[in-house]
Formats: sequence, C-alpha cells, structure tokens
Amino acid sequence: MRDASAVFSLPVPTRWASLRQRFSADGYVALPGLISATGLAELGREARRLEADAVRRDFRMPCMGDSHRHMTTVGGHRIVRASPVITRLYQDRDLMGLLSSLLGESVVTVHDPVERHVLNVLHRPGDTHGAHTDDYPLALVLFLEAPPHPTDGGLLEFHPGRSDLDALDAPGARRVHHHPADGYLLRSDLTAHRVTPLERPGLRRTVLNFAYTTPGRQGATTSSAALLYG
Ligand SMILES: O=C(O)CCC(=O)C(=O)O
Ligand SMILES: [Fe+2]
Repeated sequence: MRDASAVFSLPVPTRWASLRQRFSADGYVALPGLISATGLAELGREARRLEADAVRRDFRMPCMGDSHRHMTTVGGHRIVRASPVITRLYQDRDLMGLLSSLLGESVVTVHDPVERHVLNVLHRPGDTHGAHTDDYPLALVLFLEAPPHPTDGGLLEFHPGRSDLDALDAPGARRVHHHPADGYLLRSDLTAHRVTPLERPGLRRTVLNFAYTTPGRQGATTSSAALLYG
C-alpha cells in the first residue's frame, strides 16, 4: 500500500476555514472525493479481505433506544491484525492536522483498540445502522461503496445540535447521500445520527469509521461498541 498522501486527497488548506465554519455550525461537514482513485481501489481490496472474516449483526441496541442494527462489522482489534495499513492511515499526521483544524482544537487517536477504527457493511435489503451517538467526539467516515441513488437508502441522517435520538424524527433533521470515495466528519458524540435502510436487493454500502478524540478524553461511555464490534 502507498503512503497516506496517495490514499487521501485532502482539501487544500485555503478551503479549511470555510470547512471549519460549516463543521462548527452543523456538526457535520462533507468531504467529497476525500479518497483518491488509487486509494479507493486499495482500500476496497482491504475491505473485501476484512469482510471475509466479518461478523453479521442483527439486534437492537439497548443503550440507544433499542434502535436496529442490521449490518456486518469488523472491529478495530481485528483490523489491526488483518490490515495494518488501515491502522497506519488512521494515524496519518496530515489527516489528523486537517481534523484538528476543522474541530478548532487538537485531535488525538482513540486508545480503545475495538472502537478506534471499524468497518461497517450494509449489504442486504433493510440493512441499517440505527439511531445513536458515538462514544468519542469525532467520526471520520470514509465511503468505499455506496448505493448509487438517494432513493436507494443508506443515507446518513442527523440532527445538527441535538443528541437526543427523537431529534432524528423532528423538523431540522437532515439526510445526506454520499458517493464512493467521499468522506464526512461528524461531531458524533453530540449529534444524533443513523443510516437509513437499504431499499432493495443488490445494493452495498461499505464505510470505514475512524474515531478521534481530544487530549485526556479516553474511555467508552456506553456499551454500544462492545455489542456491535466485540
Ligand atoms: O455509516 C455511517 O455513515 C455512520 C457510521 C456510524 O455512525 C458509526 O460507525 O458510528
Ligand atoms: Fe456513529
């Protein structure tokens, strides 16, 4: 695998201020085309290898309002063994520099080996990653596969500024479609979010979620990662 500069196509620094503004206003900022063409091909190969060992999850998450999980996952503790290259990318200095700038404070890696970087695959009709907030402040989500059209489902749904899960059904909730190679950054501990169900057979949505935190803030606050990735 190439180094991170070949995998990521980071926005140019002159755009960072406006991205930061959007992120601080909404708790979400789209990073379209964050992955380069070669990066997408290489991460796609890594994801397919990881998926061979992935675990199917179908349950309701008790600590998140019993919201549905229908998905296939690989936790960070498995990724580090099977795909050390992903762990290297997770720790990339330039990438973390961008994230620190968007947050407006210093960003550090998560110590928890399970939750720091995970792979989520939605691949059956009805597959969904139900309503929740994350344990750590930042989620950088990288799209390796995505349904082609917004009506196919697999949309990120979130409510800026609200962490209560009911907010996802209240006015002000937003839905966004992403393409393969896109990324987004979410203020994931304070922003209720979920992924809408896949609407038909033959669709796939595969993401890597890189979790980051701020200095001194380590340790999961809920049991959700243990249930979904353990
Ligand atoms: O797949 C997504 O867009 C969101 C993933 C997510 O919320 C998570 O892994 O905690
Ligand atoms: Fe999340």
